[in-house]
Amino acid sequence: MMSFFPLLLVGILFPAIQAKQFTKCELSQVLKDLVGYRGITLQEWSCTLFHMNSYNTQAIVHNNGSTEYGLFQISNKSWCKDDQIPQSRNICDISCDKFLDDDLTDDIMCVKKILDKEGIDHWLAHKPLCSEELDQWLCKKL
Ligand SMILES: *[C@@H]1O[C@H](CO)[C@@H](O)[C@H](O)[C@H]1NC(C)=O
Ligand SMILES: *[C@@H]1O[C@H](CO)[C@@H](O)[C@H](O)[C@H]1NC(C)=O
Ligand SMILES: [Ca+2]
Repeated sequence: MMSFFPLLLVGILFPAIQAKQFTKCELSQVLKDLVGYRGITLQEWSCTLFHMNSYNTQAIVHNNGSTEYGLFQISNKSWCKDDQIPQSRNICDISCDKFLDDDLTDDIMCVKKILDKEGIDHWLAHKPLCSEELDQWLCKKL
């Protein structure tokens, strides 16, 4: 996880099956068990996740020798295990492809572990792009 700018341009692959792409308004519902954890607000998540893959649950990004999966771009390097070389530390004790479906329960459990260990700075877009002026990231629809 070094530079996220090139990833935005070239790194996002869309698998053949249709990706579930959440809207800003759907996020408040799907992230409700995560919002507030370690003080991170809905706006901050909304902004950070948008800059990574536009809320696409099936994003697979190859980044400097590791692969990052799903809405939260969870990496096979430390957090989950994929089929390639199963020697990841696999801290979340889960198969990486579980982060590509629409059920975010397991994703959020792993994200909480990442927050415990590394904080929100683990997601590189957060600090430069999502630290202020966040009102636009809330769903305006009633
Ligand atoms: C890529 O990973 C290697 C080995 O972990 C590291 O030394 C290097 O700094 C990383 N480069 C980038 C651009 O992230
Ligand atoms: C993660 O994925 C990359 C790219 O597919 C692979 O080369 C690497 O071996 C995998 N890392 C682990 C720890 O499984
Ligand atoms: Ca999942």
